[in-house]
This record gives sequence, structure tokens and C-alpha cells, in this order.
Amino acid sequence: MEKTSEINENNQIRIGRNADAIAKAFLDNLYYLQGCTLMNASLNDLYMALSYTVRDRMLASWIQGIQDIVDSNMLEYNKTVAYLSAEFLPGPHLANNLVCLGILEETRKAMKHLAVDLEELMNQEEEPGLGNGGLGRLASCFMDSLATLSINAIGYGIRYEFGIFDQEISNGWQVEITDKWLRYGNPWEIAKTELSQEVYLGGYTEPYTDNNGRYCVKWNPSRIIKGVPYDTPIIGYGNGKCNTMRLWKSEAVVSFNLQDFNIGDYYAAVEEKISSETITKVLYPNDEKESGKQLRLIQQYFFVCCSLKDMIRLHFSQNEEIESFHKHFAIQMNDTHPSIAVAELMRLLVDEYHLAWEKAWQITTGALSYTNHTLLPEALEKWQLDMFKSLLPRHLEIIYEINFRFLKDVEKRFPGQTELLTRMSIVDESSGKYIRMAHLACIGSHSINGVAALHTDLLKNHLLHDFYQLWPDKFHNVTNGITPRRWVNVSNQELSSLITENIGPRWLKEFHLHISDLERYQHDPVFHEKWRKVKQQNKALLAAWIQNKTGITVSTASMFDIQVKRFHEYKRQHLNVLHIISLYNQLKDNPDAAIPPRTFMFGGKAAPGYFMAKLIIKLINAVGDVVNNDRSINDRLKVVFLPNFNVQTGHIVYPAADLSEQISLAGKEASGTGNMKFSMNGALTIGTADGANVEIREQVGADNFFLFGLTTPEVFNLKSQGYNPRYYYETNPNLKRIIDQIASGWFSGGDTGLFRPLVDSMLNQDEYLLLADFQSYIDRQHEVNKTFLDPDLWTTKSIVNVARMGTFSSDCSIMEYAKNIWKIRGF
Ligand code: F58
Repeated sequence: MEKTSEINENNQIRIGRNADAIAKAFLDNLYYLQGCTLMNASLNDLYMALSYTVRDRMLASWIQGIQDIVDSNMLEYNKTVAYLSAEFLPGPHLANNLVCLGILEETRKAMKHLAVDLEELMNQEEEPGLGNGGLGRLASCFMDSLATLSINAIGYGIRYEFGIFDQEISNGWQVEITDKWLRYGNPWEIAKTELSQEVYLGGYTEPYTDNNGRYCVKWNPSRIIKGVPYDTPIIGYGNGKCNTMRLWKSEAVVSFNLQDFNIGDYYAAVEEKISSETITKVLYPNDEKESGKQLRLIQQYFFVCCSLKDMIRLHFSQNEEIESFHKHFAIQMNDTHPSIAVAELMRLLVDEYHLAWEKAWQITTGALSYTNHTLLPEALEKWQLDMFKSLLPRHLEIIYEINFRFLKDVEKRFPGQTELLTRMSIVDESSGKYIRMAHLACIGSHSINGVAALHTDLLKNHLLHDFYQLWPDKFHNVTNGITPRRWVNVSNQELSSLITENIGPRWLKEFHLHISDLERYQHDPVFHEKWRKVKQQNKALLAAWIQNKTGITVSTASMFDIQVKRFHEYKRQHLNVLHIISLYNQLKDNPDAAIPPRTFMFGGKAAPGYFMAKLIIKLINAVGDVVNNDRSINDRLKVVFLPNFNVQTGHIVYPAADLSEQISLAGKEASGTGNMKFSMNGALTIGTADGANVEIREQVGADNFFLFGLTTPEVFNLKSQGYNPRYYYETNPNLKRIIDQIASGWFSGGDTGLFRPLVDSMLNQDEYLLLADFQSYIDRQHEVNKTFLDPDLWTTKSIVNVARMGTFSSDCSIMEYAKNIWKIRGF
């Protein structure tokens, strides 16, 4: 028998990295895996064959990556990170893997030699849309950085059969289409059927006394489901480290329930199979009320249970002691979605491994940590107690015990404060009974972190203030980051080459240490010329994409002003619309106004059940219809809705932006990460003092950031005084005119009813203070215009923005987690 290394050396066709070996392997895979030749291959066949070729070149590192985890269990204090996340948005794998493996150029050559268009193959990939937005994408940026920093890690999640819906725009409205991302096969994943786990649901619990006379509890479930792991390699940049994203798919324990089958109830048996498979069928868009969604709780428990059992299996593969579990696994809970892990790990340790409660609690809290991603109180997850009990009866008992002990501690620290106990309890009894998952997460973790400095402060002082008072040392801030590999190198190859030409390639691996070298070119006219040329090329690519998708022609000489993110009222896409109408009116009134041409672009999905968000999309398209077709303004303004915004379209959008819109109401956006993607690609930002905008501005300098709007304390103040939006409407004629136009049907063919709900909401509640921030926004936009008319000044600011983005690399965020939260050796 040959040893593995010998197989590798001899078997060049599987691992060779030159163009010749890649071309041969590609043809081989095309023939033996896709069953065709170059002559009759479809585009998908070519994409699959190339992806297998690339995956082959990752396998040695990938297998080693799993071995590293097993080996590390033997070393004291060397930890594996388990990133528990109900969502991942990895984006297309092919291009990123080619870049990280360092075989992009050789692959290009190989494909050229075979007359295959590599770009076309890359575009063929259907991205796994296994997330809603920022939270899922953050998980994937973190996976990239974990591998690049050579940290052992597994990203655990759910293999949804249908990810986030595809968005089409029809008559200005969003239409949702099912995302069938797996329909043509997924070459990146490998099912590890033999590592399947069983998950119990429902039923009842039963106390019993074991042989040692100890009180124990047995859970008799009413349903058992199987979780099958599907592994995807996540490769580091240029370091040969390969981690795993392990996503669980639900299946029936046996494919047909034989008992039912034997007594002739064939359909009941099939039914069982179908209902088990339903669990991981579809990703929930973030709309309906959390409390009612039974299937979502099942999804959460399902993936958490499988993942914890998998970690324990890995732990035992080299270590016999369950007692040392927390020394080998650092488990990060990405929001509260996996927070049932607190109760599940306790259940496993107490019921299955028979540890004493106190020991089990020490291990659980030692292993777990929790990241919060929202400041909106209504977005905090809670589950109806009766529903919870019927699905997870044993977990409810465990939660009661956790809560009992916790409240006893609180009472000891703050005696006689009954209101405090009510506020902090895991069980919310204010109206109906609910389990508060954020409280469970806080209590069961050794660390609680926010995702930007302002966000963490607001957690400490408002949302989680009671917990902060109790445990000030548990709180950390780790400001989010993004990976410069995908968000600059893969998606903006022209800029990437220009940067490397001037400061060398080290910025890709250690962005935070080297990108600032760019600053010395901020006034260099030759460099300016090249910088602008790159931006123009990127704008031309986006313009072509827009023409193709929407039929709208946009000028690359205009300012590309872009807002892409999920649609939500707090993100205030409609404030942006008010500004568009303001400029439109100005141009109509005075065609000679010194306003540079602008193309306003919006992209993002609205939750299918979120009426207001969908109406804002309609408003954007309605305003676009009027503005784009008004000859009198001579194409000086254009409004474009970019359909189906996702990671793939992000690759085209961020590099082409001149201006980034980050205009949420201060105190509402936890961090934002799109703000970083834009800035890292040379866009200037107009934004509020919200989320990570605050830190971005600190870094790039106040002169290089267009700040507007109320600060968080001002927002609190204004609201506490009794905010009256009508005051702004009545006293600002420009604003009044705009709102009246919308109300009177200017943009809806005379229909005064269509946008009424939006107008009413702005005039009567205006929860997100659009009217209060309007004038400040308009004034700053005026300054944006003036600056844009001075290309040298604009270019300098653009260069400085990129050069000062060092700390927003997700490598920095991961280094902080590693050092302060996971306590990984060497950080
Ligand atoms: C986002 N949250 C925050 N949630 O809004 C954003 O400020 C932050 O930058 C980002 O997390 C990363 O920290 C977010 O994307 C979701 O999509 C939830 C998914 C599950 C349903 C509820 C929304």
C-alpha cells in the first residue's frame, strides 16, 4: 500500500498546480464525473468539472484540517472554534478558492488553452443563499479569517434546501421566487453520512434513580430525526489551512417506518419521511412574529443538537475526559438562534454523561459565548412557553433550574429588587408566558459581545443593562470586519492589482498592517489617474450589468450613489428617496443648478410579509419611472433598482460605487458591514453616527466622511420630549413639497392611495425620525456634490478611505475574539 503522501506525489493529475495539470484534470473530471467531452458539455458541466478540479487541490489540506482538530485535543489549551450560526452566506466558491489556493493565473491559462471562458464558468455558480443578510455574511467572513489565521474551526449550520428567495421586480413591486440552489448539483460539499446524529423531539420526561442512587431524568421523545452533515471546505489565503463548514440536513431515521409499512399504512410511513425532511427545507426570511414559528425552533434545536454531539464525538476521539470539553472547544453563538445550546449542553452533560450540575454548568459557561446583533427590542427572540414545552420538555426543566439558580444569585446581589428579578428572568410573564432566548444566552455564556463600539455601549447601558450591572466583565466589544480577500481581491481585481503594484502583495494576508502604505500616494497625480481609471472600469461593468438586467442606460460619468442592504424602515431607504425628489425638484426649478449628474442605485430584499418595506421598493421604482423618463432634466438624474442583491451582485456593485449611503437612524444599526465593503473599495460615505460608521469615520478622518443627522443621545432626547414630525413638515417648505408630491400621486399616476401608508407613517409616527434628519441630510448631500465636482479632492479622499480601513479587516475581529473571548494560545 502506498502512504498518503506518496499517493499525493504520484497522482499529479489530482493535485498538480500548473496549467497543464489543471487542464488534464479538468478534462478528466468532465469525462468521468460529468459524463461528457468538451464537444458536448453544457456550461454547468464545465463549471462542475472545474470545481471538482479545484476541490481536489484542497483535499489534502482539508483532511489535515480535521486531523488538526483531533490532534489539538491532546494539547492543553489548544482550542477549536465552533462557530454556531443558523445562517451562512459564503458567496460563490470558485473564484475565491482559486485565489486562496494561488492558482487563478494557471487556471486561466488552462482554460484559455481549452478555449473555455473562465469568467463565464464563474458566473454559472449559484451561490448558497443560506442567510438573510449581514449576520450570515459576517459568519462567512469570519470563516475566511479563521482559516487565514490558521485557527482550527468548524462553522456549524443548516443546509437549507431553499435559501433566501430570489427577487424579481414586476411593475415596481418585489416578487419572490424560490431559490433552488441545489438543482444542478453542488460540487463543493461532501456528505458525511457515517457522522450522522440523532435528534429527539417532543414526548415526556421521567425521573429515575440510577445504580448509584442518584436522581436522574430520562427523556422519552415522540419523534426522532436524523441529521446528516454536509461538509464544505473553507480555505485560508495562501497558507494551506483548510477548515470546514458543516451544515446539517434533516432526514428520517429510517427511510420508511417499517412498522407502519408492515401493517399496510404505506402513506403514514412516507409521511414521516417527508415531515423529517421538512425541517431543513427552507430558510426563514426575517419577517413573521418570532413567537409563533414552531418549525424555526425545531430548526434551531436540530442544528445545535447535531453540532454539540459532533463536537463531543471529536473531543472523545483523542480525549477520554468530558470534563475538559471547554478547554478544547470555544463555541461562539451567532445571535440567539443557537442559544438553545445552553440547555442542550447541560442536558448532554447531566443526563447523558452524568456530571453534577455545578460541574456541567462550569463546562457549559466555559465553552459558550454569545454575540448580539440587534438593538431592536422587538427583534429579540422569545418562544411561547407551551410550544417550547411540547417540543423540548427536558430543556424546559433545565431552563427552569438555570433560572431558579440565577435568580437566587441576583436576589443575593441585589436584595429586595423584585422588579429586577422580573426583568431579568428567562421566563417572560408580562403577557402570556415566553422563554427569552437572549437572557438564556447571557446567563449561559462567559462572554457577551456587541459588534461595534456604539452598539456595545448601548447594550451595556440599555438593552442588557441589568446583565451589565451584574457581570460588567462579561461584556466585550468586537467590531465587525470583512475579508479583504473576497471583498477587494476577488471582486475588484483591477484595484487589487493596482494596490499590489504599488505596495506589494502583503496587504492581502495582513491587511491591517500594510494597507496604510497606500496613503503615500494620496496626492500622486499619476496614481490618481490610475485610481480613477480603475473606478471608471468598474462603473462600466456595473453599467453594462444594469443595462442587461433592467434595460436602463446609465452614464459612467455620473456619480454612482448606492444603497444596498436589506429593506427595513430603520435603514431609511425612503430618506434617500426624499433626497432624490428634492434634487429633481431643484433641477426642474432651475435647470442651470450646479448639480453633478447622479445615478441613484438601490438593492436589497424586503421580507415577504413586511408591507412597508415592500412599499418603499415600489416607491423607489415609481420615482425612478418619473425621473428616468423626464426629458427636461436631460438624464442628469437616474434611479435604478438593482434586482436580487446578493453576494454575487455585491461583487459588481461595491467596486463601482462613488458614494455609499449608510443612513440608518442613530442607535438602530448594530454595526453594518456594507459600510466597510464600500469604503474598502474607495467609495466615500454619507452616513449617520450609527453602528460601525462611527469608527469608520474616526479612522478615515472627519474630513473624509460626510456625517449628518442626530446622535444617539439626541435621538433619545427628542423622543422623550414627544417627537412631532409634523413640525418639520410644516416648517420646511422643501420637505412639505416633497411629501405632498408623494401623497398627491405625482409618482403614482395620480393614485393618492398607493403611498398613503408611507406618508401617514412619516407624518404621524415617523418612528425612525426621517423628518428630523431630513435637512441635515440634504445639506450634507450638497457638500457631496461640491466635493464630487473637484475630482482631485474626491480621489484623494477615496484613496485615504481605502488606506485607513485596516482595522475593518475581519482578521482583526477574529484576532480579538481569539485573544479576549476564546483565549486561543498565541493570540
Ligand atoms: C445584522 N443582523 C445587523 N440579522 O443588522 C447589522 O447591523 C450587523 O452588521 C450584522 O448583523 C452583523 O453583525 C442581521 O443580519 C438577521 O439577518 C437576522 C436573521 C434571522 C432572522 C432575524 C434577522
